[in-house]
Amino acid sequence: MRAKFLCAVTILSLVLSAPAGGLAFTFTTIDVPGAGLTRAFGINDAGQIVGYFCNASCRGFLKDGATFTTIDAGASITQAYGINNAGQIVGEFFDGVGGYHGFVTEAAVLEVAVAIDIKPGSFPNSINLKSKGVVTVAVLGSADFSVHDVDLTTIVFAGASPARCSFEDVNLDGHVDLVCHFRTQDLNLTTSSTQATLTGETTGGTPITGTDSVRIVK
Ligand SMILES: [Ca+2]
Ligand SMILES: [Ca+2]
Repeated sequence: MRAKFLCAVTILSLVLSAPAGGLAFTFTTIDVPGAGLTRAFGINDAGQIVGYFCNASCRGFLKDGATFTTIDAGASITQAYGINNAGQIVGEFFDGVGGYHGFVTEAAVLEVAVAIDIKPGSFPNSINLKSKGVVTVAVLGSADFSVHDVDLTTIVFAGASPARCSFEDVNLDGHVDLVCHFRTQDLNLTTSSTQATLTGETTGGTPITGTDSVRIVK
């Protein structure tokens, strides 16, 4: 009896270890930073992944490259289960009273807020609109936002495309930043402007936006 059992176990383990049609899998672990639990449920052709993570409560997440964005239906629990190629996400949320409801997002609502620093390391961010020079703007990387995910061709700051960009840790926090230079003459700022916004997209198509103050030299 014991021998038969061992024999069966041996055969089973041989079957399990046999390559399935020559396929080999490489596993990449997905953990939302700081979360006690992370579950992934859906992926689209752009490689964007959705699921949910939990600490005291559960929230959905979208993983786009190395960047995680929280999906929160405004309820006590939000869980995402699928994403299509237009970026629409389906899932469910708990209404806090006693019921679960399904949800679907519109494709365009996802936007990642990024921190930017106009004239890195200096403040106020004085800009002389008569200058023939450039204004430097840094998109700051962080633990949950990799600037390497930014599609450089999509970057626009105050209506201007960058003259050039490079990667450098300008604030010395250990996270690489994206540093772009814009010709002052290309900026659509006026003497009454008090802030300026940089927009762009990740390589996965998720919009990013960041705003910082400016002081126009009069
Ligand atoms: Ca600054
Ligand atoms: Ca940095």
